[in-house]
Amino acid sequence: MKIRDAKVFVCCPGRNFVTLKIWTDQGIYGLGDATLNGRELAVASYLSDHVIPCLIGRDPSQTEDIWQYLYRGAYWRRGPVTMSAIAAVDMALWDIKGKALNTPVYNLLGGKSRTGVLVYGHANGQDIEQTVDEVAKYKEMGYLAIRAQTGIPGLPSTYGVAGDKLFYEPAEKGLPPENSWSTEKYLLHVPKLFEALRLKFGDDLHLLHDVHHRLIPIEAARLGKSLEPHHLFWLEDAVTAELQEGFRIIRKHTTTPLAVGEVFNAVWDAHILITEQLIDYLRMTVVHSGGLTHLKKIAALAEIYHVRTGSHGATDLSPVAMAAALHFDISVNNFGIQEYMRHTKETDEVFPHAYSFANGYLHPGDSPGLGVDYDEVLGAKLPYERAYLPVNRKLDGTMFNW
Ligand code: EZ4
Ligand code: CO
Repeated sequence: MKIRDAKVFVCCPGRNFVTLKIWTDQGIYGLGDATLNGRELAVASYLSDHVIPCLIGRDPSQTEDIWQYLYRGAYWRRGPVTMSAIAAVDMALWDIKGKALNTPVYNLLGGKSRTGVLVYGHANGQDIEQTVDEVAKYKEMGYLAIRAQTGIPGLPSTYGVAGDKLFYEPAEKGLPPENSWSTEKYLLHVPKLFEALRLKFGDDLHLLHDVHHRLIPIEAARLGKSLEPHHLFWLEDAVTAELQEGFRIIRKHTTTPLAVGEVFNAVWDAHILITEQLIDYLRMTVVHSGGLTHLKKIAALAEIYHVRTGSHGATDLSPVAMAAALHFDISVNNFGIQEYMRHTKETDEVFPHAYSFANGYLHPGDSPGLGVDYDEVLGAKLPYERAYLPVNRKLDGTMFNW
């Protein structure tokens, strides 16, 4: 079998998605997600201008060799653009492999290690009362794990609180919107949210929270300590993690489980966090971290150090990435949880898929390959629209982390 052709599709069914399609000379094709929120066209160009010409004529079953060719062969390594492009190729090749062997991709990764993939949904409100109501709605939909975010009194806007509750989408059309931030106000308010949630929903529900990189280690330590009575499933992205050693400080002070890594791209972004057991869940995803070929190695390393997976699964990961994530999640022993923000009906129409949600779990389905398709005709009617994630400033105007 040989790669005959490959093409990048950019579409915008309400938000932008970049999709790679690879065709073989045997009539089989595979799909890969290459979406990098707010920087979509850079990955599209990386693929079209620099990667696709090198793929034509290669044997698509050589997923390991092609991965190494694109990673080592580029000379310039790592980073979100490079690793998303490599991921898209890798996903498409695993999709082809599954279709050629007439089996779902999870069977090529070791088979099913569990009956379903535990997911968490996003509940967010302008205030604690509204967030409690939103959590109740997710509970009614069958979710067993829910991430809770709330507006902070005195801040006009904050991360995770949006207009559309079911289809929260952080990127906005036009130039980057600006949020504001106060660590002091935030640290005083968040424990009150989780106190209210435990009071209302008891101890069984898994509760999660995303700090979105807005604290420094000693502040994260204080937050982790103050949330201990409410036994979170995890505290996510408590600090930025370019400095992996920073997590030593948080770890020293709190037993609240820590998750990080949705912006990581390679094992070298997480090796200290893993080998020093500084985190409990790694949020790296198949699309931004070099595809299944790289992620399964990272999971194997993490397994040795008691670190479980907790893949990023926001709306900016297309259904192609979500499908690939589910095949990965169901197969590795040290799976933890999968984030699941629902795509809109418009997006699902462009990407018909075999995976489905029931009783708090996602199931990858039994279609050969990844079990997801791309409607080229519909996609062509929905051209790219410039959109950005917000930026974040402290109350005095200082540029801060989003
Ligand atoms: O900010 O997907 O846990 N989920 C998140 C997301 C991310 C966006 C970035 O593109 O933090 O909302
Ligand atoms: Co997050």
